[in-house]
Amino acid sequence: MFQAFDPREGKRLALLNPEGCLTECASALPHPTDEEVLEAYRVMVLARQADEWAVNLNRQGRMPTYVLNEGQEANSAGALLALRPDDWFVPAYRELAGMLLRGLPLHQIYLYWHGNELGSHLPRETYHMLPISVPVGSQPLHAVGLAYAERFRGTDRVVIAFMGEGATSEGDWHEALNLAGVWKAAVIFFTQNNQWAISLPARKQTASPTVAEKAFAYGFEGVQVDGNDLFAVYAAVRQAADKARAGGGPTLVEGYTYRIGPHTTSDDPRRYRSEAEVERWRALDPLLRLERYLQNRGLLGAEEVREIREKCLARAQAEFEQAERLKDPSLEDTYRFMFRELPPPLKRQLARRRA
Ligand SMILES: Cc1ncc(C[n+]2csc(CCOP(=O)(O)OP(=O)(O)O)c2C)c(N)n1
Repeated sequence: MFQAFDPREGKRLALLNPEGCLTECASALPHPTDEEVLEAYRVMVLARQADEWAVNLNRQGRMPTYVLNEGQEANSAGALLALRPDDWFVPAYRELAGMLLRGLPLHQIYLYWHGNELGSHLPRETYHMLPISVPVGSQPLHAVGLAYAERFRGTDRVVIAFMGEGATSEGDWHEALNLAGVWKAAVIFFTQNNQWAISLPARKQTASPTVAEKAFAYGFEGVQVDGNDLFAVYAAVRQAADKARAGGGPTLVEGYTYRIGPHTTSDDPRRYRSEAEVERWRALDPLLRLERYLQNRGLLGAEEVREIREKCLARAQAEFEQAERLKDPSLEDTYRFMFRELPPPLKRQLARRRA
């Protein structure tokens, strides 16, 4: 499949159009079941409502800086749907839909953004997921290490690592791709190219026409997909995972998408991009597109759409209250999670702060 969508020939995999209709070639590619699509839809609605509620809380002073996902939900939802629950999920910070699909409770994710370290406490055998990574581009290397460790243990688990297109300018990203190519590591590098790294447009990030084609220089395949299309993301990630499990090594998947909202609640995108551009992308909303598909297929009614939205908003509100009820982290918590044994300078610092 990847040969048919070579990004160096300007090709992009797209299966679901903005009117919610699948192209003919969709049936020849791996695709989710109706139940799975409905599950992904519900999770994407929850992610959207959770975002809206978090912004509301931020404006009330109850939530510190929060990262939004609006417009990008199909990337992580489609990808996680295509993987096994025991495949490793290495997120950046804009993969809320994928985290919810993995079964992570929303209150735990809210806890993270609320500044509580316990938000990063993810029992390994339950979630097979690393914590959210805000340091840009650091996590792809961890993903390659994880894949190497799983091979050493003799499992057929694959690893998916997410990052933005801005992260592809970091040295660590190139080291990770190089190492994965040499080791034929079972890693899927998923770049959500949302066109902007805060105020820096993608065209100033790289002179390469696509991110996907960079994979070929490291000796493996890359594919660009319509990241607002759950079916295209699913097909690409599923094929990449099957290939990796069979020993075929890594794949770079570029989800071509757009960040509809601000970078975070602390950003004002009106200062660097036009409203017309945002409106163009709003018309390509991945959630609306999926809703139209489900309605065209008779799998979802207008009344149900309203009900799902209301339930998701109520759930976001309840989950935040659950997170807010937890006590603030203690002074000790600040030092507890990084080292098994604190290095002497940190020990001294903790003693000083206790005093
Ligand atoms: C190593 C590092 N440098 C700088 C930052 C500040 N920073 C936070 S997000 C961001 C832009 C990242 O853009 P991109 O990778 O495209 O992801 P997006 O936020 O668009 O999803 C920057 C520079 C950081 N968090 N980590």
